[in-house]
Amino acid sequence: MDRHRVVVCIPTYNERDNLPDTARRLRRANPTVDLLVIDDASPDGTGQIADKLAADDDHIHVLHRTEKSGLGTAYIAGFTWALQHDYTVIVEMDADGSHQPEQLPRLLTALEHADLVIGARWIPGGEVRNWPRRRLLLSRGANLYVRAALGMPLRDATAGYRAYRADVLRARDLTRIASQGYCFQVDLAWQAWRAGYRVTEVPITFVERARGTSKMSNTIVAEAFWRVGWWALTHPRRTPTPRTHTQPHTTSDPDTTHSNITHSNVTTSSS
Ligand SMILES: Nc1nc2c(ncn2[C@@H]2O[C@H](COP(=O)(O)OP(=O)(O)OP(=O)(O)O)[C@@H](O)[C@H]2O)c(=O)[nH]1
Ligand SMILES: [Mg+2]
Repeated sequence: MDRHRVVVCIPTYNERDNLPDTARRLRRANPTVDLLVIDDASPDGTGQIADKLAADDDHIHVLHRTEKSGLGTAYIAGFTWALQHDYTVIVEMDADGSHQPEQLPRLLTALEHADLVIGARWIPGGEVRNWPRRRLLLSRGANLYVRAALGMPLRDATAGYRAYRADVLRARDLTRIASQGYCFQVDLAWQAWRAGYRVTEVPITFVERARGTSKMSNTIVAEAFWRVGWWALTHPRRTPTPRTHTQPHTTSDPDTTHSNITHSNVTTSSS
């Protein structure tokens, strides 16, 4: 990925205790990548902390929005900025330490043979640390539901640690994406898969946040449930559009019948 310009988009809402550490770890583990913080006027002053980080490091940028408007629109604002600034690889990462910056190189390596790489918890080598049983069940259940409803053989379609080739995002009209929360992640993966882009899952170790509060809510879960159900009803076609790729896949999963999804066998030992 050396010839690529990579930007990591981190949406923040009240992450003052997490952002500095995540930014420091990201820049140390990936010195050539840029960071874009998208802050929604966090009452705890995260936006000002982001400005200070940006003032001290040319690789860090900040987008300020005037009010809390949800994860989906924060990412769309970040993607739009990244496309306008000619980045060729665009990464999603949470601020709360759940997505380890030290594991980004494995996503970027897999992107050499893919168009979208998802850091997955629910594939061999993937792991979740410190989640209560309720959250484990919710995540596993949501992924089962998505697979069954959409017929898309991804194991972790709700995961929010991912790297896109810019072309995948440029090909979509970002202004028309209405999904928020987990549903936003499913939406983007599903549309990329349907369009025939190569999607690869690599194992990551997801670590529950140690500081700050989760923004997950029943509304977000309910939105994912009804939107995915609606897509299943209104889009009966369950196979991707054939697309010509310049590079072949390096790995394939015998469980999957759809050739544009692969599961990489990277181990988690480098975390
Ligand atoms: N800009 C912006 N960022 C948000 C918003 N909601 C959540 N975020 C950020 O999005 C990331 C993910 O949010 P979390 O609260 O960790 O939600 P989650 O990871 O889905 O849920 P947990 O697994 O409970 O942590 C974090 O960096 C949040 O600060 C929002 O409305 N606007
Ligand atoms: Mg989180």
